Amino acid sequence: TPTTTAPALGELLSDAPTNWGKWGDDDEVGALNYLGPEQVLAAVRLVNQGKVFTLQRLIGDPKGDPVWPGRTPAERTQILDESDWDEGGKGPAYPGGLHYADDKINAFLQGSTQYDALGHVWYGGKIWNGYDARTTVGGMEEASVEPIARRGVVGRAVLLDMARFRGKHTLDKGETFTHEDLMACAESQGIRIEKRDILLVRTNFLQLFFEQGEAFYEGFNEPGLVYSPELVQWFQDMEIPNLVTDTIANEVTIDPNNGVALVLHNALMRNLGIALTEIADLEQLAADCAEDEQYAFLYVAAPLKIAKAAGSPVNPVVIK
Ligand code: UVW
Repeated sequence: TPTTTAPALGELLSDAPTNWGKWGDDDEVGALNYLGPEQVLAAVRLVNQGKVFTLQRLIGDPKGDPVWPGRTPAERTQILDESDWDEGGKGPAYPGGLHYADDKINAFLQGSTQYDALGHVWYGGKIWNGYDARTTVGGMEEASVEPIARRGVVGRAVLLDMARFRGKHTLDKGETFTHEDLMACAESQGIRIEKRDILLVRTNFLQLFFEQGEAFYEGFNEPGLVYSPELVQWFQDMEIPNLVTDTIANEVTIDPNNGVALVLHNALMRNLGIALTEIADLEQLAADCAEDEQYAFLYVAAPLKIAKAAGSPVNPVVIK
């Protein structure tokens, strides 16, 4: 809910750093440029056990599908199945007796596990790299998800298990943490966050959605990272290419210090070009990391190539 006392994003972030122009006036993938062949090869060298984890939540999960308020979960519709070849059915008659199942989905591209396009959010009439926000009208002419999908995302990732670090089953509504907490969490796990690491941050907050159903959305305020100039500078200095979390929107929804919604979407994604990946399922991976204590690994993700899209579903893969 907008508050009248909250400052405008432009005012709050007036001195915040940007990477606009750093990778050229036509750049659409931002901080993913930090992931070059050197980072890919270093990440591949972390593979030593042959374990594979997929991080996408199930589309059509009978237990429910958490989405940002106002969006609706994906709906899958059966178009053809065996019943279509019953007497008088609509199944096409191919020579040889071919039958097949067809289906389709109607889905928010910002639902399920997804990559945001860098131009997905903005303020002040400008999206990532300074493109005019009018280029979003009717479909994203600039900074859509398509260039991210074309290049793919491969690098070293670290799991930062904030729920475990804080000794909690899930973090609480509106609970915040900082980059210093991320570093302390890493240290407690016996690792260091390195430059150009992809950060996977676990809160287990969506467990409350599965426990509470629709009541989960009352007073919606997810836990997560909270804005400070120091935090933004840390992400900039560490050249973080991609922030992946298990919440719907990757940061505390309403910043308790200023009442502004989704400040980091703007400070990190719009301004620094850091890719955001949301609603990841980190549970199996986190359980495994707690057991084998390997918290750094190869991460591979490719959102779908959808022209002009503001986001895309993705099934990221982690390999240890
Ligand atoms: C919004 O931008 C509102 O949400 P998300 O980034 O989670 O899609």
